[in-house]
Amino acid sequence: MYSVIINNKEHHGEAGQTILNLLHRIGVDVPALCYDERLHPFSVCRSCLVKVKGQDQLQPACRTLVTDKMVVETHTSEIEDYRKGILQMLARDYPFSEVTRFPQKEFHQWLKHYGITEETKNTTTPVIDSSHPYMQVDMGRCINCSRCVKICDELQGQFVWHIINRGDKTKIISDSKSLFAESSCVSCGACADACPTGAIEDKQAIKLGTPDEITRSVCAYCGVGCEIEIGVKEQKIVGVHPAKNALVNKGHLCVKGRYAWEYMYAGDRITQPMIRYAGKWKKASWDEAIKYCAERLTSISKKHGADSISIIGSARATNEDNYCIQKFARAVIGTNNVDNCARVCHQPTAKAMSMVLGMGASTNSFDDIERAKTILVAGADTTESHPVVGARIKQAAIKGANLIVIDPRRTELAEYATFHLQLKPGTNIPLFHAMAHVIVSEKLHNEEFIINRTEGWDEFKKFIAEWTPERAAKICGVHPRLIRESARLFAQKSPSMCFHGLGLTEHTQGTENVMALITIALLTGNIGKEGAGINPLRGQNNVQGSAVMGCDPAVYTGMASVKTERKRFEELWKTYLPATRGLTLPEMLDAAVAGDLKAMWIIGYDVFFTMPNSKHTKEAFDMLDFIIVQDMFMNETAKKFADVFLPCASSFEKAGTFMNAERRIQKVRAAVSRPQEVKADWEVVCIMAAAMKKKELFNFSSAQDIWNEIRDTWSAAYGITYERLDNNGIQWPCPTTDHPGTTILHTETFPREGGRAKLSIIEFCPTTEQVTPAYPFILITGRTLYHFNAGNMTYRTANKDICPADLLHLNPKDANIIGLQDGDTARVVSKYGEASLTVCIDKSLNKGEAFSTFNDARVFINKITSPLRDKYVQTPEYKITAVRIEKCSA
Ligand SMILES: Nc1nc2c(c(=O)[nH]1)N[C@H]1C(S)=C(S)[C@@H](COP(=O)(O)OP(=O)(O)OC[C@H]3O[C@@H](n4cnc5c(=O)[nH]c(N)nc54)[C@H](O)[C@@H]3O)O[C@H]1N2
Ligand SMILES: Nc1nc2c(c(=O)[nH]1)N[C@H]1C(S)=C(S)[C@@H](COP(=O)(O)OP(=O)(O)OC[C@H]3O[C@@H](n4cnc5c(=O)[nH]c(N)nc54)[C@H](O)[C@@H]3O)O[C@H]1N2
Ligand code: SF4
Ligand code: SF4
Ligand SMILES: [Mo]
Repeated sequence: MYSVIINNKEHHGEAGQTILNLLHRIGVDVPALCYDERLHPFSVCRSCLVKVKGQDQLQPACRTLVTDKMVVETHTSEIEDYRKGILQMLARDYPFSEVTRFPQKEFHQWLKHYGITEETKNTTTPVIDSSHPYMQVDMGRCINCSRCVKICDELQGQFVWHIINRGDKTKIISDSKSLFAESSCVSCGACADACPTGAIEDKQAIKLGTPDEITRSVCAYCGVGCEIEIGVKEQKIVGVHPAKNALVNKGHLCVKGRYAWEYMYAGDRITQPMIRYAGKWKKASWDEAIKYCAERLTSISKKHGADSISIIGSARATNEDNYCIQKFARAVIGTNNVDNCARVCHQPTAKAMSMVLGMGASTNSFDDIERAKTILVAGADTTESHPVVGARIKQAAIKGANLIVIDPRRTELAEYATFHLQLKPGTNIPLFHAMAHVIVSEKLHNEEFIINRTEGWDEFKKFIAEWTPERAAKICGVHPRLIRESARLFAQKSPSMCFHGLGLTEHTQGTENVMALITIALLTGNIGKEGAGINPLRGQNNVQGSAVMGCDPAVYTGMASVKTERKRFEELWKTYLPATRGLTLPEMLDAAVAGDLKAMWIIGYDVFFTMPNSKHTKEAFDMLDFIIVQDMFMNETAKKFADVFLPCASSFEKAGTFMNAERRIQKVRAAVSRPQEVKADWEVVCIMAAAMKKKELFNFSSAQDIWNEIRDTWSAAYGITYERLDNNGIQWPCPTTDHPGTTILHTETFPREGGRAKLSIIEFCPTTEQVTPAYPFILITGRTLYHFNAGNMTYRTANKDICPADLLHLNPKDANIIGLQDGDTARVVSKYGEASLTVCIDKSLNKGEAFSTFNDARVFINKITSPLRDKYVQTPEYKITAVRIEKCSA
């Protein structure tokens, strides 16, 4: 601790702290117009100058570190005059009408503070660029502070804004040198968030005004779990900004968290229950709808048995919602037929990690990104799918971390990679085996870790000796030299951290792909320490939570096995629980086709639209007697098949918790009240339970009540109370109320019998979905930044103006052979169906491979995707479908 005298008073500062940091902490305000806490100080505006005793010149507070016994003056008349002069200079030509219009802007407040109000004659005429759907640019208001340039470079890594010219002619322009919308901007809004004048401003703020109230919460899109600040005015959201001190996102957001919340106010949001009688939807009261559902479910159960009913939890809803959903399935209906969309996503990860490491959850934290020397990203398009993590990885690579990207496509991260292993889709296992072979044969493995912490080493050594890079290269198409160099880099430049996505899991070998990846981490001792680990980039905001809460046919809350822990749960819930094995979602569809499943209650999941081979899904739904859909919107499943629609509250309108990809439980807070007839998912479940005469099991009056019951059933979360969940959340395991939470798992042992992890022996068994002369292309499906999954939310925002449709990405050579050009319409035909898409020529794809997103209901790509599934957990092989591509004549 240093003793620092500021304006004649003693304060305590720390080593490494700047004077400005200290001033902020003690509440002394000075203008700092180029400073932003998220950036390295660069001190161009000179507005934060202070007097440091012993120095002749005034010093920039943002860049000067405190030292012991330092004496600082911040507001002498000399400094104040100087500052006023700087502000006057910046305000020369400034359009003062904007100061009155937007008084809260930081620059405007300082002008007011220093009494600078006079409008000069030469006020610049506004040069407004409204081309971007979310941001307006008016460089007439720019004071050249450079915050936008710096934040785009240092936080997002997009390098959109540039400073040109010098002196009076200095200007900020985007890399399009023309309209902003034509630049390489990814719409994260960091520049608009940082701009002190409003020269770059959110259109939402211009249109809706400034908030009177701010509520901290969590983004409801992806599994990164960024913390947000929701601005509310007169009970309506007017803007969302990043929480500056959030551990996960560090003051950053992507376009979805920042701007894509307007679905909340979509004109076609359903705000009242509805029942479909003889093909026609009719509005109903809650009493009517619930009574109807309860009667139908009861009579189906009586007639066909409890196992003829299934319930699907929502990876978009809170932990509390999902806890109630699975408890309802088991304790009210009496079935283990409950699942969630982790099934089609990272269930292979959960399975592989629990088989091999003993626990199906991410081992490390996002904060390890900056600690890793090598980062391996396999089958994950992070800058599209987990953009805030993607930006952190990109920054790490820019700062010198080694990066290995394993993906059949040249993703954005591949551009920053030391090595890009552009394998053929579906050949992960040979590639990982060959890397393991190199590590073992070149003795780069961590013998001590292997001996002390793993089992199966002798067998593994024998097995892996056969997997030379030359053998693997023939299958995966990656040059043996690249395989060798990547393996050496991963083993030698550690700690090495693995991230993976659906490029591993959504394959017939999904679970085995993840096991093979884990093996490489185990061989090199890269588990259980900082900057390392196996880190699945979980999909939706609460997909990890939905599964951990027990929306899974084989596990109860806290990943407790139905097989072994039934008795404990019967005692906890004070009711009989079913012992029969539950069905997974793909099995439910099969059972429906077979006539064994009769009813489904689907909460927050557009099953029909997002399951593969939709002909099969349709057959299944056609066979069901009764379907309830609970959502904000009439999604594709509801439109075509539902008998009852129950409207739900959005995450902005309810309280609860989400669990992000790094096991962090974070608090979701209601920022606005919900439409009158709309309920939180858990409330609907509770009233349904009451209607089915099980009220006593669902006596909850708040999300917190539910959370407390969850704590009682799941010891690893017992220490996480709502009171402790202030900002930044807590990562489980957290067994006691004074436990800080766990950032890194498996530091000492693995939670398996014997405490060791397993080196797995995996034979490679290729998918049977292969190209043939009739279907000569492999279609990969996956993500794009602007749309989210079923598209029900993002297509109801201005994201659709930036990205209006699903596209078919094709290598230029392939397009040329077929005679297709950018913008043409192509017909894509598989053995299962056909779809039409607009063509986008894309060099990031290898020849013979095509790519499309799956968010656009008009395209409905799942009409053509393959029905094949992972052997262990039945995750669909969305990443490989053999197709034929034809030009559509107009
Ligand atoms: N913007 C946006 N963000 C999202 C979502 C969204 O829809 N939009 N969805 C969320 C959800 S639910 C999820 S699960 C995550 C998914 O996030 P990601 O896992 O990043 O998703 P994908 O883009 O489907 O697939 C990732 C990559 O796998 C590659 N790939 C395909 N086959 C193979 C293979 O055999 N081997 C390897 N190594 N790679 C392969 C693809 O080329 C693709 O680049 O994103 C979440 N975030
Ligand atoms: N071809 C192809 N298909 C795929 C994939 C692929 O890569 N390729 N990926 C698959 C993957 S990984 C996934 S996860 C699935 C995702 O498929 P879905 O789970 O269907 O997609 P989402 O859009 O995430 O969300 C579903 C619904 O939840 C609603 N919702 C949002 N918040 C709430 C809430 O709080 N409560 C309730 N009740 N509803 C809410 C939304 O309006 C939306 O309709 O798609 C899968 N389908
Ligand atoms: S546009 Fe805003 S943030 Fe960028 S230099 Fe100008 S005033 Fe600063
Ligand atoms: S990275 Fe994910 S959690 Fe963060 S703002 Fe974007 S969608 Fe939301
Ligand atoms: Mo997902």
